Amino acid sequence: MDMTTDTQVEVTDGFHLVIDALKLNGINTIFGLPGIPITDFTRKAQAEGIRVISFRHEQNDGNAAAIAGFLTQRPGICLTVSAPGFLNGLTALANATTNCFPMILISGSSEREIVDLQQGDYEEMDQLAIAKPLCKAAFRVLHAEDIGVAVARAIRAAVSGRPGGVYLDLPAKMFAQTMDGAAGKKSLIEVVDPAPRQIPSQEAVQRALELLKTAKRPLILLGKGAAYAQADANIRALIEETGIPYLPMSMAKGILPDTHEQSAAAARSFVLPGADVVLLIGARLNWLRSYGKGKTWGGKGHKDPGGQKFIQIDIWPQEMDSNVRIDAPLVGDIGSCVSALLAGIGSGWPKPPADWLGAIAERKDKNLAKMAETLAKNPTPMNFHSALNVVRDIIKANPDAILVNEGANALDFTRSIVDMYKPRKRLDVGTWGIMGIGMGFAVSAAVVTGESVIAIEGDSAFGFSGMEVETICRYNLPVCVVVFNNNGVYRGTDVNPAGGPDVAPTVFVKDARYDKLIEAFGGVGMHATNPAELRKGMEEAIRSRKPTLINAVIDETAGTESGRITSLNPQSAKKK
Ligand code: ADP
Ligand code: TPW
Repeated sequence: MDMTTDTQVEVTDGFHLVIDALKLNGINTIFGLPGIPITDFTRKAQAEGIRVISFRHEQNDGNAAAIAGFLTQRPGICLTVSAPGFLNGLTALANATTNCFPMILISGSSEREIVDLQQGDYEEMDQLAIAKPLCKAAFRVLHAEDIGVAVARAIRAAVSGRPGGVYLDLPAKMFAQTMDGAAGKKSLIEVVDPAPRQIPSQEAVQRALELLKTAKRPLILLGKGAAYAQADANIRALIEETGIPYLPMSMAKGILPDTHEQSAAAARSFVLPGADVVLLIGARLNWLRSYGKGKTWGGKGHKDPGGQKFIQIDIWPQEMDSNVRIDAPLVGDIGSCVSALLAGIGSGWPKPPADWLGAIAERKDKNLAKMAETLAKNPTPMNFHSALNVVRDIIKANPDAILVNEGANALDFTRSIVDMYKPRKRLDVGTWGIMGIGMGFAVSAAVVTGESVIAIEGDSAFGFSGMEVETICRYNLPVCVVVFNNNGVYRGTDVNPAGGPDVAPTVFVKDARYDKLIEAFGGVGMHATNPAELRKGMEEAIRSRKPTLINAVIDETAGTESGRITSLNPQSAKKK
């Protein structure tokens, strides 16, 4: 009997067990960057039918994983080497946790006994300890037979309850550990019901309905949790059957089309202080909503409440009362909570008072007319408005395209000008306002959905992940990057106050040609100096599905410092 053949067939190892555990749980894509000790893992994963998308910097594959999680409700996987690769991925892990996106950062690590004695191993670092405060959960596997449990726990931690980032530490030695193939297979776990529904209590539903019934000026606020939850039809039914006006947060745009008559987005500064009862669906009252108090909400001073009563739907009980009193907390998953509200509302729910709806419509019409006037102008050079007027038309004609967006002015103007028509089509800088998500999100969105992706990027923002245009070309992805080039961070007009040869800290090389970057990798580069050229370039990119970068020249004096959040930027009172 030939013993060697028999044992070879029977044996598995750490590499294969990790791959098998991921596949068993429906994970078919990894975003990563190879090197010691995971190079062979990337090869084996590809050989076993997992799509391995390889990047140029780990922060970008981390962002790709995070947004894959947001789009699919399955944890996106980011794979890195030890210490420096791990640290490069960590920003994305922390950002995912902050934004409630499910992802798993899997990093190779060095030898435990050497790391723990700090004896100076190759890329030595106590990665588990460093990751812990930045994610929902962190696990390390020392033995191949524990891989099944570790992957199962990582998946559950990422997607159950409030989604977030999870760290999985895989020491080099573990990958090569072998074990009996049958026992290995048995050790794997196919996770049953990884994100269990969380049904709200009847009392909580009743309390919410009773409060909503008292409202004279009700408002619904949709956040990205509502987009993540994929309860689109029920959310729309709740809004339409109650007739309540709603405001979408940035990444909640498109759950209902932005052109919906109940959208109060164009009357935001009127409805926030005006509302008496606000229903929050998957939206936190953090800085992006002025903490639910202060002048934005009609309060006298910056910490005074505006007097609204709040109903909040969230899966995380501790979110309640984090800034203001939540009068009717509705804890549970959005799908279950919204359908419970719908059931309670029944058919005869009275529409909000006509004076409230009329006042909103009046504001909206006025603001939309003002906006239309601004958009119709055609200044030379282009400004944000005339360029975004084009983007607005392109998205309207291609509502399935995914819009990735970062920058300051490039972000704020795009958010308010470009209407979205479908859920989960707008991906941006999220809760932190982080720069650098652009190309990672774009690659991921194209890979995960197969749809065309349009990335509207400030020139500074683009620089954080710009090298990934090579990745876009390498995988031949239908991504059209539009760099709004105004020669610098925010604007290109600052002058060195000391008068030396260095330019000001916010200023870049003038008249740079970002389009040349993508040409280096075989992509299509275009230079647009007016809306007609921009339109032609974008239409061609969508039609051809070829990797494209359009350098859109924007007036360097347009825009403001920090975009819409200038007030958060401390300024020295001293003149010199
Ligand atoms: P935005 O920035 O768009 O306002 P946030 O990120 O502040 O949104 O809020 C998202 C909220 O949604 C988080 O508090 C999170 O706990 C919650 N959330 C995420 N997924 C679900 C879900 N499936 N069910 C209920 N709440 C959810
Ligand atoms: C990781 C600070 C916020 S916005 C921005 C920076 C550097 C760039 C703005 O210039 P851009 O856009 O992109 O050219 P525009 O349209 O205004 O000209 N580092 C990180 N995150 C943030 N948010 C910053 C720095 C910042």
